[in-house]
Amino acid sequence: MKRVFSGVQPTGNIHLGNYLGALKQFVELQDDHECIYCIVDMHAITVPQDPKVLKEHILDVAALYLAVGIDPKKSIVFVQSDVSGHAELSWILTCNSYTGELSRMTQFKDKSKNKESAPTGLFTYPVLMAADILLYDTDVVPVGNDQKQHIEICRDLAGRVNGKFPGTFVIPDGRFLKEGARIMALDDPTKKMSKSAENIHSRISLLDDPTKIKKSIMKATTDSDGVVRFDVENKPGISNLLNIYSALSGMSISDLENKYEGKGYGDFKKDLVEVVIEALTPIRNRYEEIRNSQELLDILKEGAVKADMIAQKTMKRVKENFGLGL
Ligand code: ATP
Ligand code: LTN
Repeated sequence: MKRVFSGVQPTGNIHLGNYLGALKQFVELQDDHECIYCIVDMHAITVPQDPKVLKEHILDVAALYLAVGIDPKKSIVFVQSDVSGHAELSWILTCNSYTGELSRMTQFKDKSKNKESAPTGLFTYPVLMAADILLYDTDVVPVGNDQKQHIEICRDLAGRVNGKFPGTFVIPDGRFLKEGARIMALDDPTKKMSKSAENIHSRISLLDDPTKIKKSIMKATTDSDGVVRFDVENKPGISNLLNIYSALSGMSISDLENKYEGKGYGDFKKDLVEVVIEALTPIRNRYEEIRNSQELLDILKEGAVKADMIAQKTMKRVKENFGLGL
């Protein structure tokens, strides 16, 4: 079975875009892959964090992982900083990376733009991400398109080390989301739905209650011609809503276009509200059940033990190949 690894940062507001773009794939991959899903808390501290809030967010994401259907009997779920191999391997890879290639990362360029000086962790973020992946001899990494450059540098680093010390790493493949499956902001369908946008009605968070869901969808930006048709270029708002409807209901876009022929946006939106509420209610209920439970802590603890076993094996091989330690 091929091994899958992916991670989500413990920041608040996990939204429908994260779910349809990432988490839903994580769940689907469990059946025929050996999956490892991580909460990457060490990536989160590349920007300042309040320790209390960070701890809560780690548990929030862990509970959401389980609530959307990641099954700890099938997959390993753990917190990055609980396995020391991530930091260790990150240093070894740092010594094999070049400042030039890291300066070309668009995420670093975006996040350090207009700042006099940027934290080094923001600069070496992709190296830590490569360590996450290579530590588990990962074959496949499901991520959004925005992570393409990071997967490429991970493959470059692994290939470079293998060139010096053959057989050190497995070279992973990225598994990217299809173009068009990107979920856009409800208030501005030319921008992606985002955790950090100020307007809460720009996104639907997985834990939104039915009243908030209804309000956000009814307010969503559409156009004035009133025809439910998929056309990203000319009708980005309604196309985005059709994408969401289709992904959550399993109906094809063309079936939906037929269903709403001759009807207005009002009817369409009212039904979409029901579809979203129906999809998110079980997730919210399961989340509430598990978020403050001992079970959640036990799952993470057991996940860390299992992950650490794999990580230690890799680190032994890596250190041996590099001539490190005794
Ligand atoms: P921010 O909006 O603050 O930049 P984010 O919402 O992109 O953050 P991440 O933690 O960077 O959140 O992403 C987690 C995963 O969700 C990634 O694989 C990312 O590609 C995916 N993702 C994020 N936003 C969307 C979206 N609007 N549509 C589809 N997938 C998304
Ligand atoms: N950079 C990723 C999160 C991330 C990740 C990883 C994803 C950190 N380490 C390893 C896949 C594999 C993001 O921002 N979505």
